[in-house]
Amino acid sequence: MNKSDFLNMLKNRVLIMSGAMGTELQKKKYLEGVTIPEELNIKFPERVSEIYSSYINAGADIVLTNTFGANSIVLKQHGLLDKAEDIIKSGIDLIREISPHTIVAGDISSTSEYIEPLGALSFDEAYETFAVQSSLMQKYRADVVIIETMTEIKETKAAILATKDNFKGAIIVSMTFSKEGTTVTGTDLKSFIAMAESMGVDALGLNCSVGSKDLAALTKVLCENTSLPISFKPNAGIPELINRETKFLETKEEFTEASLKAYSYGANMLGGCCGTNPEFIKSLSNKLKNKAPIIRNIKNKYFLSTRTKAVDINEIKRPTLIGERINPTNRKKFQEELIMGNLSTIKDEARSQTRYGANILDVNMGVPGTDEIKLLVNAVNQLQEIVSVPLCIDSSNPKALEQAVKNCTGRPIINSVNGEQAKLNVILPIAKRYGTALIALTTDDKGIPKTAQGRLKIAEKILNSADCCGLERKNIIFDYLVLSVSSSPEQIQETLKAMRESKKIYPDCKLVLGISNVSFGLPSRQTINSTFLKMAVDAGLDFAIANPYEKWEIDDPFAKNLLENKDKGAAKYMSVFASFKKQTPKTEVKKLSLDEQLYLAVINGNKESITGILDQIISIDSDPFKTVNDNVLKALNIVGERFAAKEYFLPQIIMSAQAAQRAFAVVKTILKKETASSTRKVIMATVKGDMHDIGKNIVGAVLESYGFDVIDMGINVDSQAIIYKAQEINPIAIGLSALMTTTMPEMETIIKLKNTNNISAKIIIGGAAVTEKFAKEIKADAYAKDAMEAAAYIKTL
Ligand code: THG
Repeated sequence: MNKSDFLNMLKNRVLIMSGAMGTELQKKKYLEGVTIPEELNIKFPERVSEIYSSYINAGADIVLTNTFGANSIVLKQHGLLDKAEDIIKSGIDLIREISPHTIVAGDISSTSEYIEPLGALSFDEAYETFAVQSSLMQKYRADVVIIETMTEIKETKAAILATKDNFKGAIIVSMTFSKEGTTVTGTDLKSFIAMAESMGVDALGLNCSVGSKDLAALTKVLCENTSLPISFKPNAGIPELINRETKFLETKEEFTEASLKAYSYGANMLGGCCGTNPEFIKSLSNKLKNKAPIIRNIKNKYFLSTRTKAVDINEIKRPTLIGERINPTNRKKFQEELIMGNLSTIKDEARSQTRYGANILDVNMGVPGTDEIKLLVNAVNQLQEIVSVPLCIDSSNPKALEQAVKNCTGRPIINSVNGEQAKLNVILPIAKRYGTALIALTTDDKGIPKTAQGRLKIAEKILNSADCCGLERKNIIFDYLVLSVSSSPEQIQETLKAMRESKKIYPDCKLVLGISNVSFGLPSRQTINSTFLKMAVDAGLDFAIANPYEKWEIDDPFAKNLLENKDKGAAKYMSVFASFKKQTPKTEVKKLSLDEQLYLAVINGNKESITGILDQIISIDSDPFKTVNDNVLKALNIVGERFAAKEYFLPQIIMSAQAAQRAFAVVKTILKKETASSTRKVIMATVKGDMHDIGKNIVGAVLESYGFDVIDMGINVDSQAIIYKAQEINPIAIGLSALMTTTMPEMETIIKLKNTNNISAKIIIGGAAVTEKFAKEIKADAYAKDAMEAAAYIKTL
């Protein structure tokens, strides 16, 4: 079935989707004889067919293939790398054999690894993994692809991009959120919409994680913020381990009631996730199959976003302020730092500009003699983990722009393209592919036209090319360019004239200016900047690239005269302002003590500045280890409090932990302190049968940041091996992780072995399905729900 047939069908009637695969296979004990459910497709296909049939008989119009984890990263962990093609082919064919008219949805989910800077996987590796999986979906003719159960926005972006490049049918993207509507890495529903919709997916959805009632409430937010079709696939409640058995306690009546709610909000593809079964789907189908979808009327949204937040530009005050300070031009010290790869100034500028009211941050990393691509990507990666405002990526190098935009977790602005054909040819496709907004400078190879007419002509050319490239006009932000009033006083009015005209003839396009350019070379720049901003807003300005630290309420008559070209040679202006002293922008200039610097570096996750601070501490401090210990631990406490208060999310924890780790690593190597390593060892392991290590790795990193010696035994670790290791090194604690209810019983085995072997280490357990109650049942010494809790417990030992 081609894409437009599918999308038309969705306009006319609700489609019923299949229910759970994994939990059904488990219930029927069909996972015996295979290492992962996907292996059944080639080893025991009749088992998979049985489940598929049961859902088709229950009324499913769309059946999801049993290929959830059939990506090269997961398959490789289980020694099935060479089976990807057979698994996917069979996963699709088995549905076709049962029912040629059922819509086959090729199922793609997570690699179970984080992309950098949170994890070790590169964006390109993730892309490649999904490219293989989605091209097989294309080759064996799945009708649509559903990317589902995604919990990380950057990985979701890689999956969307790869699938769009390799699969021709419709693409549904479904993420998993907590009841509060956030992911562990802090993404909210609107940020998900902003990223996925702008990248051109065909439908959005929610699945798994919470029960059906909570998922319906989240679906309402989705329905109110996008006009795309919506899928709804809840669990039958949150899984509980009762008498060592996984139970989903929600009834099919509760599930159906919540599904009807979701339908009433606008969901038009409905099915079930973990814990549901054909009875649930039948009940759903009886109520909703073939019903007409609810029509939604979503007014024009204009989202820009980062990982954690989306801003609807149409809803905030004009002009939207784009902070200009992350720009090393004319700033020698800043340039030297960047050459050394030190990003601490840009992080400080990011935080303080945001505090001063910047709605968006311009990021320009143009320093001669550096690798701009690497620097810009690094800056974007780091910045978006510490501030929630969207980015405006400023470069004249198309390669740097593309790499930076690719690594954005949200929807940024590209700054910029211009009227040169060669530039248009490379940059318009980048904006289209990554779904960004785009600043277009009205200049070309012949330079900036002197008149409004000349600049409007270039704007027209740019728009024609954008139309050809399929880039919507609302995504174009024209910059009619402002130069310094000291060198080109006659052109200020041309710029404003062009803007007014542009608003008339291209009402969909927005307007931006680099306001501070206007005052280059003159005293009291903020007087001119602010006065000019007023004029520009009157001419229709939507976005101002400007300095958030300046005063923006000045409307000065001398500046006005100058800007209106009535003050030849700026004579009058100079007579008033010549003696004006340059004010240094207030980037929190207070001199900080070394203790405070270290403390703040950890709180702010400024890993790069640690070595410099510690060099100074070590040179003057008689007990640097104590200084590090005191300040780092104090900082980590604050980080923990912010995490508990949901001000910080996992990315900030990881960044702070990395900074703290570096501090301990530096003092330890320089001072060759052995004390720390003899008494405070902790073993970490993911239990046998379980391959998930995101959680365990984060706990390990946080423990290291507290100065513990962490011995990480990896994933799928044999119980006896853990005991041998404990006997050898005598740790204070053993941390055990399991994601799945099926591998949790292994924890009890280890505790029993530990007791018979008289090992004194405390056992602390954690993982998605592990609970306090389970920990008590198996007599673990402690349970931790996250890395901060684990560290808090181990510190008490
Ligand atoms: N249009 C678009 N993008 C732009 C510009 C534009 N990006 C860059 C620039 N122009 C806007 N950004 C700045 C940033 C800094 C300054 C001016 C414009 C500035 N800096 C001080 C200087 O150069 O003297 C240095 C400040 C300091 O020393 O701290 O003035 O027009 N689309």
